[in-house]
Amino acid sequence: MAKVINGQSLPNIPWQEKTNTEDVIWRYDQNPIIRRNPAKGCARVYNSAVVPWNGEFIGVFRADHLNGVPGLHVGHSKDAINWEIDPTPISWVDDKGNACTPEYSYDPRLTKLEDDYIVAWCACHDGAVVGVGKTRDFVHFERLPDATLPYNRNGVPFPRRIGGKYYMLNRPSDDGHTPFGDIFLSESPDFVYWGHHKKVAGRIGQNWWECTKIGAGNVPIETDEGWLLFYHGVGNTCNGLIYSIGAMLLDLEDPSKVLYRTNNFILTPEMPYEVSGFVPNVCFPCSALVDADTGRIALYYGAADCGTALAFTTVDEIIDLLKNQ
Ligand code: BMA
Repeated sequence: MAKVINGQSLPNIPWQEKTNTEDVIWRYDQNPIIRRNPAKGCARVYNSAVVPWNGEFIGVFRADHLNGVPGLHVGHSKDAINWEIDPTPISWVDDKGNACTPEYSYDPRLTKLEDDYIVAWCACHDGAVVGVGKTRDFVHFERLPDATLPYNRNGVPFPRRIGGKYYMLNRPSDDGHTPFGDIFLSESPDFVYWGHHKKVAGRIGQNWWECTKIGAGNVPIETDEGWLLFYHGVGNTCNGLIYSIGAMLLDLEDPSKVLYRTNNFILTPEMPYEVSGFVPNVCFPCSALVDADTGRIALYYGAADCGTALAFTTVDEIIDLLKNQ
């Protein structure tokens, strides 16, 4: 069994046993766990990130407001399935206490890094950039200098320094719906200045499910076999883009090196809540809970840009597939 490193015991992780499928990942049978209009002023909550919190769970959620503009909201849950979304968006301040909430915010990732919870998200700065900020209590949020220039999205910080440096996956893009996209890795000595950019993984032309663009999903899970990353892979059709989910394993010491990568998607839009919605045919992973004792994983993904869904797998299921596909 592959071992989860630096993870925490999470006996209360949401979980359902696999039944009636050979798939390596299986959906929660009560999906979607967050449906439309879950809080006042929040029309659609999806593409969001959660972490364990004082024996319960907390998260940063993307909510599209009634004017269509997305913002970030805190949510609380006892079981990581039933969520209470705060109707008031997160207000960011800079290190001097000045308000600096961007015009729009979406697709947050949440990384526990040293003493802070880091939020990395797509923020507006004359176009989409990877915004970063920190909190310790999910009440006060300090925005740090943006990690990238426009246009970049899908910033995912690693949960610890590697060789003394901070690392973040990200995906250079454009000011629209981006008909291209590969995953890059950036390095920083201080979480402010980012450089030494390296390409990690690109689209694969012959895999039609991921031939248009790919982007990192969850905060990589550290295992003794490598960093386990779920990612979205996008193919194009005459009916628009289709977002599916794949996985890869990155080298522990040099996460710009891909050790293994799934050839086929592991989850693709099939269920009614995935194939129809605000944007049809979207499964967009942003977060995973992991129980270090059992290797159980609860993967959170946005469904059709209007709901939040949950799927289950284990570290071993994914690593076995990666090695033996
Ligand atoms: C991407 C992002 C995601 C969204 C996806 C599908 O470019 O904007 O937030 O889920 O498109 O619409």
